Amino acid sequence: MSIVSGPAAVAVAPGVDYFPGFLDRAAQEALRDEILAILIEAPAFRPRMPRTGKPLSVRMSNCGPLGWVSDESGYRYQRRHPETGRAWPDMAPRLLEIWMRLAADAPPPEACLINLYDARARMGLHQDRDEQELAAPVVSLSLGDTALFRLGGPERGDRTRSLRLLSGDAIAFGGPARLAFHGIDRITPGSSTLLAGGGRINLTLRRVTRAD
Ligand code: MD6
Ligand code: FE
Repeated sequence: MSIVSGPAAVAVAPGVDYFPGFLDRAAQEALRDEILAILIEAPAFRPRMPRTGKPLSVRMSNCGPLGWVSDESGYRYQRRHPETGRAWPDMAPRLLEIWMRLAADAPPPEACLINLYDARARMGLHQDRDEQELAAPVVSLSLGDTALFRLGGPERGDRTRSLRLLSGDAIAFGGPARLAFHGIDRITPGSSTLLAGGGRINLTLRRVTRAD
């Protein structure tokens, strides 16, 4: 089974590499099954906004030694699931392999954030900046329903453009785009048959700590 089935990277902006059709259907199904198994061990939780405690519309889980969480105390990485108190499941080997292909020069990833979207879920414009190691890229994979992704620049007010992320697409943010603002405006329900019951899974792989 090959991982790369589509065309090579499209540089959509400096530091943003987009790989449409990066995972073929068989690779998407295999990755989906690994993530569903992780979600049994580490059930999705609903993160809350710092200070206000307002719940996000996206549900989340993680695999790897560190997991990203958010609640009244703030955004952070931690070693344990916020509800079960257990360590996160191991990083799926398939994800390590993908990281090695897309972020070959970076130290190994320590966290894979699993974002789960239902038809109404969205993700506001944000930067990924809770990592100490900003030299490593963030690698993102999409499974299931199509998402309308908004990509901006390093300042919140910068102009944005929209990109449709389909099941099997990969995108990597590095270098000058590592701190670019981005978000998910909406999901297109019924656009993929990968997930029973519909919805979308987004996986973001990150290096968190500085390698020595
Ligand atoms: C999503 N993605 O696709 C949200 N972050 O559901 C992200 O927040 C993201 O796609 C950093 C780099 C790439 C991403
Ligand atoms: Fe992000």
